[in-house]
Amino acid sequence: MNNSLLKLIRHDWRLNEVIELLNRPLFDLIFSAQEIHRVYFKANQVQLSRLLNIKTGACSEDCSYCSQSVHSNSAIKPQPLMELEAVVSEAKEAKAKGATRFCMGAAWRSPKRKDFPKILEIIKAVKALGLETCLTLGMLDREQAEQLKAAGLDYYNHNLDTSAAYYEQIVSTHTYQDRLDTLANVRNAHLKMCCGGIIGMGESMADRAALLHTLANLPEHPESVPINQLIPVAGTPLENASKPEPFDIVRCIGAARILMPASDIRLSAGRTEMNDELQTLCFFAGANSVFFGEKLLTTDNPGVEHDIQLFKRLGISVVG
Ligand code: SAM
Ligand code: DTB
Ligand code: SF4
Repeated sequence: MNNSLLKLIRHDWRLNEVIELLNRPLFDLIFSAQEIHRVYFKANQVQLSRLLNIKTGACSEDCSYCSQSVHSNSAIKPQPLMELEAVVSEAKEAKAKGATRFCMGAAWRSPKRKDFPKILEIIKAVKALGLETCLTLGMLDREQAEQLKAAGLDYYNHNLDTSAAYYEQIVSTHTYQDRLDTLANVRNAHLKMCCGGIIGMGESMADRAALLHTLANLPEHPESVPINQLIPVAGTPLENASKPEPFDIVRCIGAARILMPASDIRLSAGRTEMNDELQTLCFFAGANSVFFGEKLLTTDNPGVEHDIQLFKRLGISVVG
């Protein structure tokens, strides 16, 4: 990116500016977001990431939205860390279908010492396939982040999920500061950062503004910002959460595009609950990445054929 564009990237957003963006007439917000999008990215392109849950359930944490928490009554059957060969075979298939990044998730508070060497082997093997690698394993210390970087990891996903104030109502087993500390360790190791949040947990517009404000004022913007719509999973404390106003997700995406102009904004979980027209508005507001493939971690995602047809109908091409 040329220097003058870099200079336009701000890290000093004021909260009232973020609130103003979220409250703009929708067309004004989308118009500005689309203008900015075209300065930093080629128009009409989408990047595809594939998710794989490499360790399922029995997580010690009590995140109210999560099917994999030991505190939830969801129907998830715990599974230990997958074998290297099985992960590689899934990664090969993801590449064959057009994904450029392979994102592996583990239901951990933080990675266990005994599992870490296997994680490093998995990263090396997936990277050797010519895929970008992304991991989400919970909290990392400095040394773990450095070891992952040395093994060839490209991205680390660790979401802030909501505002600092509302986070306490969603999780009690770790703090917002714990999340920020891991993000600092990720940056210290020169890993790329994937960090975003969830819409639809009963948070207010002010909480969404505060989350976007925190993300946009990090010392460096996350290279990737996933915006998830809550998938209300049966047996979790948020199973009966009401669905957010559909245009609110468009607003959050548009605001994220304006605040973090050079970052990929990923329309993440919740697409099965959105029709094609709503997803289209999200792309129009600046989303340029999705999770691709029938499954997210434990829940469903739109079918691959359906997504391919949607991109075709919109004249969107796939990056990579
Ligand atoms: N244990 C790790 C952690 O908490 O960072 C990694 C896995 S965790 C499942 C990754 C992210 O998935 C969460 O931070 C949250 O943003 C998203 N997520 C989990 N369950 C979700 C749900 N039911 N609906 C929407 N997003 C969800
Ligand atoms: C992110 O922001 N969303 C992904 C990924 N990062 C790890 C996870 C979505 C999970 C949706 C619920 C599930 O499948 O369990
Ligand atoms: Fe789920 Fe991650 Fe929270 Fe564990 S730490 S309950 S896997 S979101």
